[in-house]
This record gives sequence, C-alpha cells and structure tokens, in this order.
Amino acid sequence: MMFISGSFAPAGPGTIWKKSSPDRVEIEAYKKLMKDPLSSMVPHFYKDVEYNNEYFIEMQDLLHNFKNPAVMDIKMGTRTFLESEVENAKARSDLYEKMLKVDPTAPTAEELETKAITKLRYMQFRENLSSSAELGFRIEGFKVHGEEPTKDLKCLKSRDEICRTMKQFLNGSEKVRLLLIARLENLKAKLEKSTFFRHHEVIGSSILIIHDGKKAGAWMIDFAKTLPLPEGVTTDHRSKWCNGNHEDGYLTGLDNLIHVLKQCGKSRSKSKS
Ligand code: I3P
Repeated sequence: MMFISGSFAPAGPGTIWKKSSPDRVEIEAYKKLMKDPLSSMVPHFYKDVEYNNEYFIEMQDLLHNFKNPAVMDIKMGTRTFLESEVENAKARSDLYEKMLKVDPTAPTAEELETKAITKLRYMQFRENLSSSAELGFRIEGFKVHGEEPTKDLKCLKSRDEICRTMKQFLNGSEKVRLLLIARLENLKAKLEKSTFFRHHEVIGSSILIIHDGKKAGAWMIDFAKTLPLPEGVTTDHRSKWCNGNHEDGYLTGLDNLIHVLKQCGKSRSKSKS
C-alpha cells in the first residue's frame, strides 16, 4: 500500500520506484497495460530497474499533482488469494497469530491445538470478516491530511459502516464524491473494452483513491498477483469462484463500490445498510 508500506522510494520529480518481485509478474502486467484501454486507469509505467540485486518498477507518482491529498486503498475482488493456495498445505503460525489477534473465537478446536493455519484459511477468514466476500471489495486503509493513517479496518463489513468511513475520507465534499463516481464508472467502461482484463485474473489488486478536496482520481494498482488466464479459460469477473474457474469477483466489487458511493450521498443524515 503506497502510503503505508516501506516498498516505495521517490525516484525523480513525479516518479517513484516500487519494489518488485523477481517473478516479474507485476512488470509484465504493467508492460501490457501500457498498450491497453486501461492505460489511463493505472500509474504510468516507465521501466523496470535492477539495483543491488533487487528489482524495481519506475512508475508515475500518483500523488505528485495533488496538494495535501487524502488517500484510500481499496482491495478489490471476492477472492484475494491465488488458486495455488488451495494446494498449499503449509501451516503457518504467523497467520494463526494474526487471526487470533483479530478474532480470538475464530480458530477451530484443531487450530487451537496446532496453533497454525494455511494461507487459504487465513485469506478466506479475512474475506469473510470484511466486506470482500459479500461485496467484492474492502477498505484496507486510508489517510487524510494531517492525520495518522487509519489501518485497523479488518472488520469493516456492512454497507453502512463503509459509508461512514467513506464520508470521513471524503470530508464532506460532494464534488469529490461525484468526481469519484464518474471516474469509477469510466473505469468500468474501460474494463469492459480491455483485452488485458479479458485475459487475466486480478488478485490482491487495489484501487487507489486520491483527492485534495478539489481534484479526485482513482487508479488500479498492485498487480503482483495479476496472472494471465490459462489457455481456453475465460472469466466474467462476477461469477462465484470455485477452484479452477479463476473468477476473481473484480466487477462485483466495482459495481458495489460505485453503489456504496452513490448511497453515501443519498443518506447523508441516516444511512441504510
Ligand atoms: C496479508 C494480506 C496480504 C497477503 C499476506 C497476508 O494479511 O492479505 O495481501 O499478501 O500474505 O498475510 P493482512 O492484511 O491481514 O496482514 P499477498 O497479497 O501477497 O498474498 P503473506 O503473509 O503470505 O505475505
């Protein structure tokens, strides 16, 4: 996440370096995205860089044109893990500890005994705890100017709660709300025309929203788990996932995100969930 993680470094005016994995998945995704109708919906990719045996992506700094911006990271999709996790039986104590911290009642009797869970178990726990499973998106964190980032949102689930958080982030700006709805509707139109989107599953990717009270934008970011679909497989990004169909629920999430943003305007004093 751009404003919280330590994997970013300023590169030059208007550009940043983002740490990238040696598997080159994100680099390949950005290269293809630059030639796709989605190019205006993602940060501009300049080049990949190898530096001190580490890999980086030199890309547009989306914050560059904003003054004192507010930033929100929204993780997209009803599925937030790769299908390869289904076969990954490795029991992890770190994920068990994280689960316990959020909800001490969540582990099963067996998990309480072994004190370890698989990544699949943890990721699905996180999806169900938050709005991911039902709405296809979740607010991971946000930051408004002059305040510390708000990251403790793992249990944010209902439309009503999301709406309240959105209002806090929008800081009462009706203009920004309408700009964002328009931008996200534009994104949806572009996704429908995108060859890239037709041929990839988009997992663990976020929409980054930035506004400064006057201007507002939203961009797709984080493609480290955006993989080409296997030959002959197609997805509609809305159907329910079952192992092997590669559905990610991205459009379900986008539809619901737009809907919630519209709802935030209607229910200024009293919101319904
Ligand atoms: C992490 C989060 C990350 C995920 C990470 C999780 O949980 O879901 O997206 O990394 O897996 O631990 P949380 O948000 O609760 O901290 P990937 O998206 O790269 O899978 P990891 O522990 O295997 O890095």
